[in-house]
Amino acid sequence: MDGADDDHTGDEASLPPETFSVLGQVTRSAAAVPVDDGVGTLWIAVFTACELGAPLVAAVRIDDADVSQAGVPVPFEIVDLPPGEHHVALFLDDDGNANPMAPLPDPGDLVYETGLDDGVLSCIPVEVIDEDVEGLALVLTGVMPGA
Ligand SMILES: [Ca+2]
Ligand SMILES: [Ca+2]
Repeated sequence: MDGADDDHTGDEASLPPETFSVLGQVTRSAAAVPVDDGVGTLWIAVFTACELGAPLVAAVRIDDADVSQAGVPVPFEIVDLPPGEHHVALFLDDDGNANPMAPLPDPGDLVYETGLDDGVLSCIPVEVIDEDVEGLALVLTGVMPGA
C-alpha cells in the first residue's frame, strides 16, 4: 500500500446518486390490430426483473397515446433510472379501464408480448451504464386475448 491518498476530499458523499434517462419510441406492429380505436393510455413500467411483483424502478404514463396507425411512433422518456440492468414492460389501455394505482392489461388491450398465452410477463431488457440511453424501440406486438 502506498500511504495516504491526497486527493480524496470526501466531497463525493454530498453528491446525489447519478441517474440517467431512457428515451425512445413506441410503435404498434401491423399484426396487433386494436379491438378498440388504438388510442388510449400508454403505460411503461421498469422492473428490476421481468416478473409480476418484481420491484418497480420507474413508471411512465402517456395519456391519449395514438397507435391507431401501425408504425407511427409515440415518443417516451423514462427519467431517474439508476445504473443497472432494467426490464421494460408496456401496454396500451385502449378501453381506459386500468387501475392507475396498479395498471395491468385486460382483454383487448395492446401489449408487448413474446408469448401471449404463456401467462408470463414479457419485457425488453435495457442496460443503463453511465449515460442516457437513446433510441430504445418498444413495440406493441399483440392484443390481450379474451375480448
Ligand atoms: Ca384495459
Ligand atoms: Ca381507445
